[in-house]
Amino acid sequence: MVSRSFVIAVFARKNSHYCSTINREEQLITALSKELDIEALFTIGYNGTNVIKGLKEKLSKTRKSIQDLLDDVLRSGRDRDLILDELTEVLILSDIGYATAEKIIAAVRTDIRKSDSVDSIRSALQAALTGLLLPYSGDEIIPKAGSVYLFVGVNGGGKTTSLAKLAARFKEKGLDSLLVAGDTFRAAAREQLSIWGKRINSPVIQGPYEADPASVVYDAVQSYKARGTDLLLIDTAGRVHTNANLMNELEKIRRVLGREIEGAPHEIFLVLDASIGQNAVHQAREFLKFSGLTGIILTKLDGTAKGGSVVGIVDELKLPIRYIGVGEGLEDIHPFLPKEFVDALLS
Ligand SMILES: Nc1nc2c(ncn2[C@@H]2O[C@H](COP(=O)(O)OP(=O)(O)O)[C@@H](O)[C@H]2O)c(=O)[nH]1
Ligand SMILES: [Mg+2]
Repeated sequence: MVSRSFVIAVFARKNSHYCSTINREEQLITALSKELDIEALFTIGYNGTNVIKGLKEKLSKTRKSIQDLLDDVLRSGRDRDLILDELTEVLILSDIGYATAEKIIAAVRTDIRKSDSVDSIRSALQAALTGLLLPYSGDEIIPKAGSVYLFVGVNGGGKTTSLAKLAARFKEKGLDSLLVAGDTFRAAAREQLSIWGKRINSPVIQGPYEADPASVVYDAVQSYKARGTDLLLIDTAGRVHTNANLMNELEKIRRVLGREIEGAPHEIFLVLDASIGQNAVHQAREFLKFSGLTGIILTKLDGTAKGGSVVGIVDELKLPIRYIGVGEGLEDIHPFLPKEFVDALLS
């Protein structure tokens, strides 16, 4: 039985496929009427409660640190304005970032009255956070055959792991991937992708050690075309992100792809490590110089108390968070759903 109150709608159109979270049937109908060239629509019953429960566990460090601070502040019985000042600090301590924290508290301030209870302050905070995240929430990507995805970001951020997790996720949806080891500078990096490839039963293309990544990508594209694999997922090196060389290298990879396959790369994911908090925002700014990023994959939200950085990252970069990484296992990647995320942190 499909839940009437919470369904995921999967739209299959001629040229793109995407999946949306729809809370109400009216929204579903509105969304449908906008999609004139829909070929198919199917809904999947979705147990929102279980998703939030799982996320709560994965996000427990951030959750606990925000909740503890919030409880202290809200129980203090102080004047409302003082409480709001302290809430700003709570948000900053959660790595949300100063400017974003101020913006959120300004929204909370207009939403509550002097007499309002602690619970309504908490709900106003929840609403303000969700409101800020919603416009940049990335719908789950349901790739179509022929898509090429490029993964960029600094070393250690989780590019290779996220690429493997997504290849496994796409395989479950019936699409095979060819993986490309574009990080030719670290022997271990090439080795790591081969191991993942074996585990998920996906072929891996790798060039010689220290080969020009763009030439490895060129060869990989020829192999991809010859084999007719559904998707091409390309890992890249992420030495020093401030290094102009790296950006030139990525630019060259992109040119090769665009020349060889129409519209490629179809997605460029910036992979960021949430556990470094505000530093992830600084790193991301460097990568914005490499134009064409289509979304963020935010990793390591499981092991950190700095999960608040999600909010600052979205607010600063105005890029959708497509997926979040919540562990080292293949299944530890989830589409980013703002409401569930905020509920998991605050409810
Ligand atoms: N806890 C946790 N660890 C992760 C996550 N994503 C990646 N890692 C780990 O972070 C380390 C670096 O990841 P890797 O994919 O090699 O990063 P890359 O250098 O950007 O390719 C590895 O030990 C991964 O297992 C995540 O979501 N949660
Ligand atoms: Mg790597």
